[in-house]
Amino acid sequence: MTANEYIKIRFGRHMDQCTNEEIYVGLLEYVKDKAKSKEIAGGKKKLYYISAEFLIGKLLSNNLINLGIYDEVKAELEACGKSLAEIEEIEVEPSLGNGGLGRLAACFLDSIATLGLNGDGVGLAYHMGLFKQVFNNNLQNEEPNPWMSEHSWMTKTERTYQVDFGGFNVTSRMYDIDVTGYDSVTTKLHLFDVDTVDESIIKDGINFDKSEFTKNLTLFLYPDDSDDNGRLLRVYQQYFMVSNAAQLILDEAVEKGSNLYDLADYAVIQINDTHPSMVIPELIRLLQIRGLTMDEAIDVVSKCTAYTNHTILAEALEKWPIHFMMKAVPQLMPIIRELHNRIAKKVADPDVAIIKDGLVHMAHMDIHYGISINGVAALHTEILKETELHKFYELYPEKFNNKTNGITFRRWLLYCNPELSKLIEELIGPGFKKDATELKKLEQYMNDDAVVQRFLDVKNTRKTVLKNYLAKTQGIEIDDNSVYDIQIKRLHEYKRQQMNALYVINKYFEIKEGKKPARPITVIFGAKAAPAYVIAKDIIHLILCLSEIIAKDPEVSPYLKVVMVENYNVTLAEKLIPACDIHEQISLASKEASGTSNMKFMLNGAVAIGTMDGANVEMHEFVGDDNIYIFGEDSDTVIKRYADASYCSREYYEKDANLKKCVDFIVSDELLAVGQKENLERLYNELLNKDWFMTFPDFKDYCQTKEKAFADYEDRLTWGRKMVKNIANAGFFSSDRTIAQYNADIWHL
Ligand code: CRA
Repeated sequence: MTANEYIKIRFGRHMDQCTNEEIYVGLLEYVKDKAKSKEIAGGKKKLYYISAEFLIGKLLSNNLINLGIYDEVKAELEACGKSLAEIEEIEVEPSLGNGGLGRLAACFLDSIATLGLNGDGVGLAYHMGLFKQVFNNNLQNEEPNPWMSEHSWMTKTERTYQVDFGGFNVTSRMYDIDVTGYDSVTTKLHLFDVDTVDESIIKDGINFDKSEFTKNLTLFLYPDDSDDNGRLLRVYQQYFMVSNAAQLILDEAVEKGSNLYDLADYAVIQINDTHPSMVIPELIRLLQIRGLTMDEAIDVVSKCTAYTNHTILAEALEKWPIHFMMKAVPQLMPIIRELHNRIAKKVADPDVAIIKDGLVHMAHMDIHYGISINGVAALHTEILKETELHKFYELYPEKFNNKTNGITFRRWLLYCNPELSKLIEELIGPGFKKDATELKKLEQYMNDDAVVQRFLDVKNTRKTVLKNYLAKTQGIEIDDNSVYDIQIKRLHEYKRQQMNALYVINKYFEIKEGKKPARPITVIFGAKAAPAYVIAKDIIHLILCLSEIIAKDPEVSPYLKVVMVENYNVTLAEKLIPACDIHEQISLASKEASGTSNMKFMLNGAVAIGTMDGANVEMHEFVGDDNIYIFGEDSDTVIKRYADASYCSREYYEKDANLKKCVDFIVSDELLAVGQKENLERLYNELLNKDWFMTFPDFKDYCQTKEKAFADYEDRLTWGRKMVKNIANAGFFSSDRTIAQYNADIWHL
């Protein structure tokens, strides 16, 4: 049945008689039906990928592509005078994730289904997701981001569970979202929710009563944790997630014939970061209720779980106070104590203890009682082994392994850049769609100027698409003849948007002094700051203020434009990435575990300016010095600097007159005229007295390297060759490769 026939039956009218909303609903149901017909037959062993975040993005086009009916449906719509782009606008993007970790989980689900693996995602159905970012007076404000509606990709299931907390319990319900594989099977993302959640308790912005846990449990992803009730709410959310997951896992195993002693033959659980760590004691608890002894339960669970570490930042390695656990999940504490005691008996070193100084160290529990621990890029895994988790590595060298992150090429090439995929297909055939390493064949065209020119033409097309999109959706005007220099990622000091902002100031001065760039530069930022992360919000404020004064300055504005897109999300990324010339991957070496936007940009023919950090290191290995702009201190130097506490930002400031001038500009009259004194002074002082993520030592090298990149950009064909080299070598960064490795080394499905 065609989409048109389906819609005719559903609404009693032909597509061209339907509203866009009706067509959207019709297509949604049509796709769901098609997806259902491809549901995986299953198998004995199943992977449960538990994650607090799944940043899935809009699903309509993605599903049409994966089901192989994109062109057909697009043509049907066009025949009725409709466009798929218009219909897509009706879909609301669910913001069930925060950044790389959540988008990674979504890419992984796509690859699991595409590879036909028996694996589902398990997470929470946050009603408001992450907040919606709105700018007012050059400041970030937060608003709720509702996305659920009567017609959504979520399907209500009959599965409900009781989840017990200290003093009360709730009844959950499971909702499913189909995960379509590319020309393959359909698997599931299971999202749990509770009926008692009450959206009306949200007041001005995203504030709500944090103490009413039955009403607020699944309202927001990462509710503000700057006070005790907020932190406690996160414990409730995490337990709610894993208790549901554990009950589901045991039920499904039993349904398939498990006697529970052989659970590891039926289930393998990937713990995505520390948020789902409580699944270990919860499974042990449930197995005891089902008749196993503590010894037996621990033994069974120890064969089932694997942990992925995504960061070495201490703030993200969760440690929950015992008194929180006693309040929220008292039933788990005796088990966690038992797990702790067993380790303490074998290893006296308090650094590897599960309980220490009144805190439960979630990652430690994952490592002691899991089968695997992996980092997300080669450098990151080395740092875990040599530094952060060295003592664990000495205990369990065999558990450590690397799984360099990846991205799904369906969304990040086929869907978001049809012009580029068409060109690639014309040159090397369609094989790259199933086997990303075939992109390597593009290297044969690197010296064919006519072909290289076509890559440049595609880039220009996409730059105009972005220009039009930003004008239409955000009222932002940009020049598509300028160089697009883009930094999009969560706002965090370690990612060093502040260094890019200092570069903008540097450029502003240069232009004022008469040194005009060969071509106008458009510096584009996209980033949300966590609501309670004060300095991150100050950095956004600085960027928005810079944007305003530069736009108003007739001397500078013809040559430089600063844009901060509002409410950066997956949908915007899909427009920004194909259009980008130069992408910023400028984290302080050692701090960005992997990065994944770097891979998306590479695949779309942008050239990176980056530090030797995360997956940049592997990208550099593939493309060589000439095709990526590497600068800055390396991770060894940085790690040493932290170890000997020798860094003093003020010394750099005093020594380097140009740096001083740029930093001082943050609190200049020009900026104070459009910005808030409190915010700008706070940021200025932070940089001068702390600069914890060491922007000053890298600043000069950064500016010089950027100058080199802008100069090289003017030799268009040479630049085009760099683009082709990057695209040709992006194959390794397909999440199909990553998932095949997880399966071969850890899951064994
Ligand atoms: N912020 C890392 O910082 C990495 C992703 C996915 C992060 C990124 O470098 O690409 O995970 N870490 O592995 C994280 O969320 C809690 O830690 C990220 O998204």
